[in-house]
Amino acid sequence: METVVLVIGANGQLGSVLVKALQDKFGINNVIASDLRYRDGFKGQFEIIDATDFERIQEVVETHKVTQIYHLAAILSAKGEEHPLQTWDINMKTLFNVLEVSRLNNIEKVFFPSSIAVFGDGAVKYETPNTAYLDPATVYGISKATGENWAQYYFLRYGLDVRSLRYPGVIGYQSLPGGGTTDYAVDIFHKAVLGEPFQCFLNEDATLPMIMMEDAIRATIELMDAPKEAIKTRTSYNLAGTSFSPAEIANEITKIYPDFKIEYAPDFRQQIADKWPNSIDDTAAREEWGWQPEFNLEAMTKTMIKELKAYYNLIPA
Ligand code: AKB
Repeated sequence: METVVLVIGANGQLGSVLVKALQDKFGINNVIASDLRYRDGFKGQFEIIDATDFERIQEVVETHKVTQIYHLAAILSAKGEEHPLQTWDINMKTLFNVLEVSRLNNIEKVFFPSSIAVFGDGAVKYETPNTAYLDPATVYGISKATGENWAQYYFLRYGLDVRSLRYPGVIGYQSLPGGGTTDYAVDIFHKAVLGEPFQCFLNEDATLPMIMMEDAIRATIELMDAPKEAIKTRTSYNLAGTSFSPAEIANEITKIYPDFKIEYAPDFRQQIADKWPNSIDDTAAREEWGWQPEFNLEAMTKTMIKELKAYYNLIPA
């Protein structure tokens, strides 16, 4: 059977880049990108889907004979705190719809992204293990921790092959994040390249786990490609790239832009960051399906600046 992939939330920070990678892998006609709105300039197959609408997902799955679903739509940590109950409703309803459509249509594989937001004060902050106690402090984190258990339930009860990663903050030049606590670490590069000062909404020492977009995409595809028997963790895998604080990233940027200026004006997002790990132990991902990150902070900084300079069409520094 030919693989046909449906990506829900295809206009998002990760989705927009993942769709291209999946098009390269499966062919442009075998990837159905979907989101609430059409994306101008998008190349490939696109369907408007509101993932709270079960019938609409079912219709697209039937029409395109979909065999895999990547469900990336969610309201993230910072944005989610504005309307907690609405965030819960959207994050859970969309997941239940995807799981049910997948079960009813014998979907071969489902990808459900989780997050470091599942951790709270009950987990050690340094090298947080995969099996740490989960007591998330944001509604986004609660929805992801709950979603992980539902993913496992569908695997155990119905044999649905749901696979999941706990993403750290994703850093990429290709797209912009929105509504997250780790978003500062993308914005800072845009300001640096444009020669503007940066006001950071986290404290200088707020160390958080992060991953370069290239690593995040590769991890997703490697996880989905792994043989079914290799996937022993059916809640979600810890995924580490690198970890750094705003002060450390600013320091790395000043090696390229010595005049770069940062000031700190922590807001409510600092309280979210305080509950999250400083670093992640991803031994299970490494041992079970061979995960290896490639980007450290230095490589990330060099790549971000080089690519954003090209994007803004600036001459080399
Ligand atoms: C957020 O900051 O909410 C996300 C995440 C870590 O899941 N980037």
